[in-house]
Amino acid sequence: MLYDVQMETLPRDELEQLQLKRLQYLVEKVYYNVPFYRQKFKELRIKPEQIKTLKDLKYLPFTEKQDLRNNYPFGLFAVPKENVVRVHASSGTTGKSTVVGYTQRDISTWASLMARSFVAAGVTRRDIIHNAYGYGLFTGGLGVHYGAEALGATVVPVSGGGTKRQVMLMKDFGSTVLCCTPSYSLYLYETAIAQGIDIDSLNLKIGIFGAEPWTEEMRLDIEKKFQIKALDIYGLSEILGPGVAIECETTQQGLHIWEDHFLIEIIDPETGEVLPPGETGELVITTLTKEAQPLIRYRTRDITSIIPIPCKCGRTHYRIERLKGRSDDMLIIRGVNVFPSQIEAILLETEGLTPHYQLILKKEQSLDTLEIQVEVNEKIFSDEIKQLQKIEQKLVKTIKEFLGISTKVKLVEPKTIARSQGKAKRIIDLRNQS
Ligand code: DLL
Repeated sequence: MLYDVQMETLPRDELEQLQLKRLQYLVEKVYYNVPFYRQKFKELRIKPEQIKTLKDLKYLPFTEKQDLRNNYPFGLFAVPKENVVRVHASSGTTGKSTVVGYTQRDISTWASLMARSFVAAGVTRRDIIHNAYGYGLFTGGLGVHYGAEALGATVVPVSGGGTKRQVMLMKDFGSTVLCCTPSYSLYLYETAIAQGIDIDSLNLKIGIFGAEPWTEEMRLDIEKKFQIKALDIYGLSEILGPGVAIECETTQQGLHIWEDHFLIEIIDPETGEVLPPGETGELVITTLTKEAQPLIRYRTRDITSIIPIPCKCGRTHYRIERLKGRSDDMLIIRGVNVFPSQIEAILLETEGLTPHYQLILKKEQSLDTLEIQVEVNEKIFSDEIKQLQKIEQKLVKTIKEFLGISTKVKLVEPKTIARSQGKAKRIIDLRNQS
């Protein structure tokens, strides 16, 4: 099933023509309406009329998260403030948060892209969507909410928190779709089991999980636990919120990025050079239709690659590979680069371990060290210490073998690692404290 058959199956040449038309309009708009961009264009000696083909995109300046911070809160708006009907903001763990504005049309574009994403995931208007993404400045809750309503499905706006009650509501309402972070879904599962709720008594069919990196191994675990099909959804507040890209139910391989609204590039994060399709690098997105706060060549810091191969589902929009993680979260352990997701994959393939883990970075004699704390299941926990030590040693060896880094592994008791209601905190960086 497709939501917008014409757009989603537009032949590539027509799609690219549309992108170019939208890009040219956008470039002119930001040049005349956003002083920040006019200044950047001037520095690079580029004028809007020089953008003649999509290839000319490479002449345009990048936009970075820091640019949003420098223009905090409303400095990048391309429309008069009175046309902005909503703002969202990122949590901003360091420094100021980044703010994004939406016009009425932006809100309806977003809702229709979310509805499109739902349909790609196999959701219909007959579904009951349990929406446990947080409502508020975070885009997850409201983004999913408006999309569900645009589709005509029933949305249960539970937001995050109150986990026991959530399980009860899911059961009582017969919810068929669960939307939350993958880590929160595991918490919901655990809570359901602890409450003695039979998972089979839930009516869930589909899970739409995103907002944080997760692995194929994690997907299989969640699908098995809930007996559902789990789909990966991607988005970021600076660009829109959820609904920038999603896997289709047909293949569950790679996330279709809605290219009539987003122009994508993959660059080498070190040099900024554009990489050919298929190569892994940093995803850069240009918003083609955003009115309130369009962004040109926004450096997402997310690491992925473009899959330029047509998908079996018939959609012509390219897919991106499951996100590996953010370049900021990449660990460099004695010169070796590792993403937390690579460690997660190994943990989840190890018998007796659970998907609850944390990576603790410390500095010892000026060298970075990594300790992996991972919970074992109840069964393993009751085993002898010797048995636990064996698992630890085996893990250290496997990680060394596959990822090339030396780590310490500490198996911890079930339910000792803090559960999150939104994005899981996987990395604890103590390097500046040791
Ligand atoms: O997390 C928007 C969202 C809400 C997406 C609900 C999906 C579902 P931010 O809080 O601005 O927005 O965080 C965006 O989260 O740059 C990625 O690093 C990460 N991220 C989002 N989705 C995924 C995903 C929302 N499916 C940042 N896989 C992004 C991996 C993801 N990382």
